[in-house]
Amino acid sequence: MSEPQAAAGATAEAGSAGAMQTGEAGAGTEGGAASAAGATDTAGAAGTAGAAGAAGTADTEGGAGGAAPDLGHPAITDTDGDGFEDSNDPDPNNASVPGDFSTPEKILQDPRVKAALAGAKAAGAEVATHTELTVPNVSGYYLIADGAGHFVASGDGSDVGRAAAGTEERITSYADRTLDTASVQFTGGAPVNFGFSQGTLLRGTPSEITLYSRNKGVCTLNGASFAIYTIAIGSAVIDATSGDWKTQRTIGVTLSTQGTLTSACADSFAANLETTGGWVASVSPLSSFVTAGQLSYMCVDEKAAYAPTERWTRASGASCTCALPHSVSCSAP
Ligand SMILES: [Ca+2]
Repeated sequence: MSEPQAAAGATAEAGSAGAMQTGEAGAGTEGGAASAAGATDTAGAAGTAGAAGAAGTADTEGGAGGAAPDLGHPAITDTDGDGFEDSNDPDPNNASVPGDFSTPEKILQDPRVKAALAGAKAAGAEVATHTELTVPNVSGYYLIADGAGHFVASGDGSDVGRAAAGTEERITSYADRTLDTASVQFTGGAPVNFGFSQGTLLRGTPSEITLYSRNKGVCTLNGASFAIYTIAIGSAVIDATSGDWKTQRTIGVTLSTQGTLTSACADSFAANLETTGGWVASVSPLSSFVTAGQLSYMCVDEKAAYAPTERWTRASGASCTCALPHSVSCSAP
């Protein structure tokens, strides 16, 4: 790739698989493939719940509502139990497609994942593959500056050294060590795509975490319909004082594809992610823990931030949505 623009994808908090469509809405990703940034209304509690088992005490507020008891992640439908939620699964009733990715341990056994991790390590960007359960609460808003991250290795050697787009992200983490994300990626002063992920597995220690996500990315450029199903593994060091994430390292690996690949779609995904077994590794020195009000490309409303297409209800009862590219639109209660 030679575009001067930074590439969107693969840099975000751990989820990103590395799609880099700089497209209009619709060229982006479903189920959180392209980005992984996230942040729900977590007024206060962020980043550093600290102690062993801290996830159990996570103080995660949901949106504009109050602090409901955190009983774990809302139900996810995964009929075949392979870890890919049904709407993000290339074959929702077949546990052998794309394979068993139901736990971090299973994910780490996959030879394609192993190859990507080895490639990142060889490039000096070893991803920490924690499986410990003493994770901090990482709910909150995060910001990676445009161009702060870059790609360090890939399955076909392409895109190495290329700058990565910035990310604004909302993370909602749950007591069962899972998290959801909503994010917007931006470069050159404009948003380029948005994405969501659900049920990402959070592992690690209070000071260093690993996120394991299972995603679907869809390219619809020029009328195409081409999907990639990916695993992303990302690690970060948590600054206990600020809640910032440092030394982020992420790999994205494609396990399966669907549809007819067009040249535009091939170009839109980083490196060779458009092919089964394709992978990309990226690093980002800093993901700052911020307040919703510090974000520019997500829709900010009543101290919370949202990605395009999300809906919420104001304290007044007004029904709101985040319209493209990032404007809040509400109707009276
Ligand atoms: Ca499934």
